[in-house]
Amino acid sequence: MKMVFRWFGEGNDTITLDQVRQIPGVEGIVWALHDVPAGDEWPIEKIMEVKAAADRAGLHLKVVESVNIHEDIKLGLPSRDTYIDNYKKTIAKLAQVGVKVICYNFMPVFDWLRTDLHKETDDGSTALFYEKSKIENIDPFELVKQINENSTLTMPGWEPERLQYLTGLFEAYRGVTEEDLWENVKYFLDEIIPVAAEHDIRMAIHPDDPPWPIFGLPRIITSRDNIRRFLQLYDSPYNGITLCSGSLGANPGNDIIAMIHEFAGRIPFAHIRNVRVFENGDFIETSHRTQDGTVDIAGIVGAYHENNYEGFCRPDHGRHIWNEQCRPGYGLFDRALGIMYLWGLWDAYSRSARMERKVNER
Ligand code: DNO
Repeated sequence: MKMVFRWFGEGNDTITLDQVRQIPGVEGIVWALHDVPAGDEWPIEKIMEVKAAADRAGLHLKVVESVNIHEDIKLGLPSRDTYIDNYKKTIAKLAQVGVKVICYNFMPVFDWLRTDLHKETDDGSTALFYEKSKIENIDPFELVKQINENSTLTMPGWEPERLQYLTGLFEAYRGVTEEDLWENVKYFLDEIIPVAAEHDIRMAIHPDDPPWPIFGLPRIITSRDNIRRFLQLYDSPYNGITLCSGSLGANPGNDIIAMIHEFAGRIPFAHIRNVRVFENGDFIETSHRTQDGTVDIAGIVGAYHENNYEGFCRPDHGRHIWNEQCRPGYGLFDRALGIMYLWGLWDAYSRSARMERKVNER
């Protein structure tokens, strides 16, 4: 297991690389050019700037999250070929600085979605929260109208300056089904995976978060069966997944440990975090500790260990603790605590495996 830490870039993150390198066992950053619009080719000068910063801190930059997919690719529009060409050029440039894994997602319109970014918890910390009833049965066009009429109504991702853009996209996705999305992702893989393989970069799709359709938009990377189907669309080690325990764990029906055993060779990147799912389907992000949520983090790390996992791993969202002011979910403190928990589990599993071998040798 190779530990990495997500960093949003100089001037774009409250955390410095000097802080990152002091977290035990962290060897590299998970990065992206967050100011380059989806679909554009990444400029080499900007890539080199990140490389210089990482080099100065003695951290590698082998994992990129994300090179985002232009909506026209997800929609299967004729203009997708231009954006796919740009994607290929970006892959070639990333290979030049030693990138080995590219994380991306295929979620229409929204990336991860929550209804509250600072939900207060019993111990006074705050965390990302999803209130199911707030999202279910919402007609997105009606929501736009309500936000326009009542400026105090807000929802993360629905900021007033994005409303026009969102309305256009919802129009474009009218009638787009899950099967359409499967076809469009296959088209993308057929074009991209050979190029990734040529550059020895493993593509790792991120599951949908939450793992079910929202606002009537289709979502497909949601379950074990669907991940299996996805991996079969293009059967190559270069077509893999980012196994995110928190995203998949929002549906208690997802058996993440079984997925690790089944897909181990196709998981170049693991996101490990916990959530607590409530009976009504709401969920809140918790500390990484197993007992604090409903995802069996100890079992998950055990499953990676059993499979001799050698891929990259990062803690995922943390709570906001000790009054830290940070990007929602991406503070230093709780993620660093998460890392120490993951290492603690990993080292304990390693030691007990060694002891077991010794006993067997006797
Ligand atoms: C949330 C993340 C996601 C992820 C993208 C991958 O914090 O796990 O935003 O980076 O979905 O493309």
